[in-house]
Order: sequence, then C-alpha cells, then structure tokens
Amino acid sequence: MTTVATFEIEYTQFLDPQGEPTQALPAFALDPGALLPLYRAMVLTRQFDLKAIALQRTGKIGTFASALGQEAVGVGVASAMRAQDVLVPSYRDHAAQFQRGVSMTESLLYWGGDERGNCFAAAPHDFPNCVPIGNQVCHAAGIAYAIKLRNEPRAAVCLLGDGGTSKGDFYEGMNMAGAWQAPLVLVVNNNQWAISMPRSQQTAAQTLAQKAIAAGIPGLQVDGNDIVAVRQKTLEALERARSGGGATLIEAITYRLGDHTTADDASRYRDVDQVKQHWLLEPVARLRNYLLRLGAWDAAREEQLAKACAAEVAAAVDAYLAIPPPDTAAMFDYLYASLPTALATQADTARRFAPDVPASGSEHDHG
Ligand SMILES: Cc1ncc(C[n+]2csc(CCOP(=O)(O)OP(=O)(O)O)c2C)c(N)n1
Ligand SMILES: [Mg+2]
Repeated sequence: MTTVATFEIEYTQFLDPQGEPTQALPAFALDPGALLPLYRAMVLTRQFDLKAIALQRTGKIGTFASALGQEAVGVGVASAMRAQDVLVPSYRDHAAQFQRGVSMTESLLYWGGDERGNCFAAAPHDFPNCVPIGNQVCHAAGIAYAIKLRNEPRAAVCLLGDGGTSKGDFYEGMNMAGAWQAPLVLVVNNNQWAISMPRSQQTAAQTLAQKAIAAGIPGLQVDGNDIVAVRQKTLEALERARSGGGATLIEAITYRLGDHTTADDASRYRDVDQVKQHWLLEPVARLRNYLLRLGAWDAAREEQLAKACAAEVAAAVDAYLAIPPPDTAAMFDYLYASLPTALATQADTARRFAPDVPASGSEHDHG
C-alpha cells in the first residue's frame, strides 16, 4: 500500500471564550483603534436583530432570520473585504452587509417584502440575500471567474450555512472555482443547525472544511466566535485570491443562539442546556472581555455605545416605516426582461386594482 495523498485541516483561534489570547495576535488585534469599530458593529447587529424580531411580532415586517450568536462571522469576514470585492450572502448575513455599507433601512425594506431593499445604494455590485440554500455558491463562482477573465485585483466572498454544504450547488460551484483557480472565498457559517436538522445528522464528514479537498482548494476551520480568527483567516484567503492563488473554503464554527427565523420555535427540537452552554462562547462578550483586558473599554463606554446603537436602529426603523409600500405590480418587475403574456395580464390587473398611492388613513403595512 502506498499513500498517494494526505490532508490536514487546521483550526485557528486567537481569543479563548474569556477573551484571553491563546497565541501571538495579528497586528490589527493589538490596536484598539482597529478593534473598536468591529465591536461596535457586532453590538449594533445584535440590537438590530432584537428590533427586527419586535417589528415582525407587530406585523411591520415579514419573516426575519436573526444573526444572534454569529455576529463575529459577518463582521469579521466583511471587514476583511475591500470595497471592490463582491459579497454574495445568504439570508442571515446582514452583519456582513452593514459592514459593506448596506443600510439597516434597506435591510428592513427587504424583510418587509419590498424589493427596493435589495438595491443597495452604497454597495451596488454586492448580491442580494439568497434564500434558496446554496444556490449563491454557483453565482459566486461565476463572479469570481469573471473577475479572473477581466484580470481585476478583486475577489468574490460567498457566505453560506452548514446546511448549504449538503447541496449540489455547493459542490458544483466550489469544484468550478477550484478548476478555474478563481478568486473566491467561501465562508461556511457552521451554526450547527439547518432549521431543526443538527450538523451531526447533516453529513458524516468529520469537518465541513474538508469538503474543499475534493475541489483541490485549501479548507480550514476557524473559531467563528473569535472575530480575530475570522478576520485574519479571511484576510489571508482574500490576499491569496487576489494574487492568483485561487479559492479557499473557511468553516467558521459558531452556534445559532436564536430560533431559525421568526417562523420557528427552536425549543421544540433542541435542548435549552445546549443553548446555555453556547452562550458561554458567544462572540460579543468575548471581544468585550479582550478590550477590557487591553484597558480599551469600560462600563461607561458600554452604556454610551448601547444608547448610540439604539438611537441608530430607531432612526433606521423610522425611515423604513416612512417609506410608502411599493406598487403592487412591482412584484413582476425583476424576473423577466419582457413579461410573458399571462404575467403581463396579471401585472395590468394588479396595477388597476392596487394603485401605488395607498388610500388616505390606511395603515402602513410592509408585511
Ligand atoms: C433549495 C432550498 N431547499 C430548502 C430550503 C428551506 N430551508 C430554508 S433555511 C434551511 C436550512 C439552512 O440551513 P443552513 O444552510 O445551515 O443555514 P442557516 O439557516 O443555519 O443559517 C432550509 C432547508 C430552501 N430555502 N432552499
Ligand atoms: Mg446552519
């Protein structure tokens, strides 16, 4: 017997759950000036999530998918990107989108069922939320290939969930990115759950990162609750991608602390003790503890930040609620270059019976 190939999957953590460094830190992690904006972004995302759930409960938006517990993945990944890179997100990635300049008002519009929320003023080349699981990996591989053909110094970054790695689209997209040596960074947000399906029943693979090996690209794991590890490994993968080194798969290990969406009740299928255990590992407290250790944070600043974030979220909600609902016929606008006759007739009917100016006194309702 001869061994023809061997592989290893590395795991990286810089800050342990108490915020204590476990190894020499990258330069940005020694600089409070670089870390404080990341901390702020995670706190803002957490407040946004709470508010968005309240808006769903009161009928002001539709179903919503919270990022509770996964803030370090979104913020860490997107903060490593350059403006000209392209983000290809799933539906749980608003933490990343906010880093890219997508506004909270745009995000609320999207979750309120208004397609205008996908037209990001500050990030026009980023892709909209992808709800079909894993499809965006194929789009991202195509984008990365286009970037390569044009010889541009940029990369595509695709976010997906652990469940997404069971889809054919994931394998197909990653395989092509490997074959084309395309500048793509695939980040799997392994939050341990695909709705009620635990990671352990999703696949027999020991790690999700090792799925990269079949595509001929590097696959690695990071502690997804450690923003320093997420950001550093994404920076390295992006650097390699932009300099012709091809694609990388990063598996970020985290935990979905909330329900799958507002349409879900996770207490029906998972043990509360397991959730409690994972609260001990969560990313926001971890970075806060490290900042406290550095002497760069204190209770007064925490209180000030909480107030500032609450005001920012409230302003975004007010702006959202002040936007009149879209024309009902707008639902026909973005799928076809020219509408098939049957749909054109329906669009005409929608226009006739649902004028775009709501009757005076009617309640605002994006849901
Ligand atoms: C193609 C497809 N199949 C099924 C669904 C229904 N669905 C919605 S979310 C989800 C689970 C996804 O889990 P994961 O990829 O781990 O992402 P997470 O929700 O945990 O962020 C499924 C199966 C879907 N949206 N698209
Ligand atoms: Mg998941």
